[in-house]
Amino acid sequence: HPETQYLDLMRRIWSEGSERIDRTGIGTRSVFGATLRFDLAGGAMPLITSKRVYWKTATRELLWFLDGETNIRPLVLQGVSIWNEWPHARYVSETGDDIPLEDFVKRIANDESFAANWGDLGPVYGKQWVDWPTWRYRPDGLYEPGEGINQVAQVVESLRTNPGSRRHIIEGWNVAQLDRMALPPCHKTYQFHVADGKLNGLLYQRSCDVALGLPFNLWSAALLQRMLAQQTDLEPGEFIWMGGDVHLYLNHGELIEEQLTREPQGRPRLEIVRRPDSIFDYRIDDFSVLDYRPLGALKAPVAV
Ligand code: UFP
Repeated sequence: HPETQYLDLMRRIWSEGSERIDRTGIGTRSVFGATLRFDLAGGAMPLITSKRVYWKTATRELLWFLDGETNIRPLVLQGVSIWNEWPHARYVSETGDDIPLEDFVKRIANDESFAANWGDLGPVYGKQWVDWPTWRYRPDGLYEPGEGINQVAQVVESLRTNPGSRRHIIEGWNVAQLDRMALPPCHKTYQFHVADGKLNGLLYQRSCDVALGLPFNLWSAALLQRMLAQQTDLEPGEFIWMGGDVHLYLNHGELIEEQLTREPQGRPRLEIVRRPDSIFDYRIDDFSVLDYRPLGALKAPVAV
C-alpha cells in the first residue's frame, strides 16, 4: 500500500531521528532528506487513511493560495482555522492584549478592518504564487513597483505550449521577503514534468512536521497536480515528495504511537466533477473523494 511509505517514514524518524531543540522550543526528532512517491493514475491520491485527514480544509487552503490571498479572514469565514495561531501570536505580542485565540478569531470574522490590520500573514504562498512582486528602474534612478508575476498561470501556459521544458516551476521562497512572512514557505518549490502524455509533479518541502503537516501537504500538492493535469489535458502521472528537515515533535508521541499501530484502509480516489475554464476558477464543490473510509482522527497540538 502506498501509505506504508508514510508510516515507515514516521516509524524511522521516531526510532532513529536525531533529537534536537527547534525554533518552537518543543523539540523534535529529525532526519534530513526523505522521498515519497505516489502514482496518481486512475484517480489515486496520497490521502492518509490511517487517521482521518480533513482534505476539504486543505483544499480550501489551496484555493485560497490560488486566489492570491494572504489574509486569514476568508479561511476563518469558511471555518478553516489552520493559520489562526500565527496572527494571534503576533497580535498578542505586539499589542500586549492577551485576548484568547477563540475571541481573536471571532473578531477577525466580524470586524473587517481589524482583520485587515491583524489577519494578514505577510507575502506568503498566495502572494508569491500569483503575484510575485517585481521592481523596475525609473528614468530618475528610483525604483517603482512593476507588474506582479503569476507563476501559476505561467506554468499552465508553459505546460501547454512547451511541455518538454525543464522550467515548469512554482517557487514560494522569495528571499527578499522572508522576513515579512508569518512563516517562510515550507512547501517551497513545485516542479512539473511532462512525459508520455502524463503530468508528473515534484514538491520540495524544506521543513516538515510529519504528523500534522505532511498529510495536508501531500494532499494539496497532489491536488494541485491533478488540477494542472486537467487544465492541460494531461493524465496525472507520478507525484514525488522530497523533504529536507523531516521531523516529529516530541509532544506528538501519543498520536505517533497510536498511528503506528494502524494499517492503511483502502484506496481513496479523487474525482474532479467539473472542468473550470482556468486553474483559478475551481470551487470546493468541484472535488469529490470516493472510497475514503479512514480510521479515526488523531489530535495533537500544532507547534507555532
Ligand atoms: N509545517 C509543515 N507543513 C506546512 C507548514 C508548516 O510541515 O505546510 F506550513 C511545519 C514544519 C515545521 C513548522 O514544523 O511547520 C515550520 O517551522 P520552521 O519555519 O521553523 O521550519
